[in-house]
Amino acid sequence: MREGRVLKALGGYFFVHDFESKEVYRCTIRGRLKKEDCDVVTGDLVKFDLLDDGSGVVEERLERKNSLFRPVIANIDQVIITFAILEPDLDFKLLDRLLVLAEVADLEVTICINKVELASLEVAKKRLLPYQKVGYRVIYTSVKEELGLNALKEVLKDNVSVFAGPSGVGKSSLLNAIQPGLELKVGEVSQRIKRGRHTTRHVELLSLDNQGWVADTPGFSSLDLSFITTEKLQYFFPEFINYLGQCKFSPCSHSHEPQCAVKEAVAVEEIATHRYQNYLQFLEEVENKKRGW
Ligand SMILES: Nc1nc2c(ncn2[C@@H]2O[C@H](COP(=O)(O)OP(=O)(O)OP(=O)(O)O)[C@@H](O)[C@H]2O)c(=O)[nH]1
Ligand SMILES: [Mg+2]
Ligand SMILES: [Zn+2]
Repeated sequence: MREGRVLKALGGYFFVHDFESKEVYRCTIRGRLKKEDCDVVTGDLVKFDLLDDGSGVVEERLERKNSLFRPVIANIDQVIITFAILEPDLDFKLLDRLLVLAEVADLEVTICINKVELASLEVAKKRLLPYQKVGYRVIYTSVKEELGLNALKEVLKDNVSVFAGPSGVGKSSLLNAIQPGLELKVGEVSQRIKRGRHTTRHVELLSLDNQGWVADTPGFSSLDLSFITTEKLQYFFPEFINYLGQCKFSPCSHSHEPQCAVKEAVAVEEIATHRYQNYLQFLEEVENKKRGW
């Protein structure tokens, strides 16, 4: 049997990239799989057979490494969390929220800051310094001035990547710039609100020349953190890890408790204040949900 990767699921068909022939076949799915409630989504690795008419039938879905619920996609290596330095303004709370979601899903993360020419590289680097200190990889790009595109290509090489980030930051533009021929639809940022409406809708894996695969999606459109427990949230802020277990109280929520090692680290600027503030806000969200508010 052949093996391949589902690039797109559309109208009951699955478009499968054959690992050997490198061709894409339009496949249906064996009724048995449907009965077993075995769903097949973009990114799934499957076994399939070819019929005489050149179409295929998916016979088996291989085990998933991971999967995201929104967008629905499986077997991702990494997420490129993309923001613009301006237009729309860089929303650090949303950035931190996406970072938490990526940590929960145990995905490799690259932060991509686009439209740097609207500020300057120095300004952009300064604003992202706290994230670099935490250990996140940050790349700076401008589609307009063709900056940082090779760095982005390098990150995408040989990986299955998902783009996440608000509308209008230039995710589709970046992909068009690094992979001529894609011709993804690019939206106009509304002048009035300086924010786009998501131009990209369905989930499709696109092939890159350097063996990479990438999904151009809004990414993590469900931004709800309330499924996380209060005890777990702290682990999704990597800069907290060194201080955990050093607080006077155990457990410590690092909010109201005295002699809290995390708060002390914030006081001496070992942990960025805005990151801590966002932690507190997410904590409140998680706690409110638990109380059923
Ligand atoms: N100044 C500037 N504008 C850019 C840059 N990159 C993209 N844009 C513009 O930003 C707007 C939005 O770009 P898109 O690529 O559609 O953004 P997106 O992130 O894919 O948006 P959605 O698909 O809606 O999620 C377009 O008008 C682009 O031309 C850049 O580096 N500098
Ligand atoms: Mg887009
Ligand atoms: Zn504490």
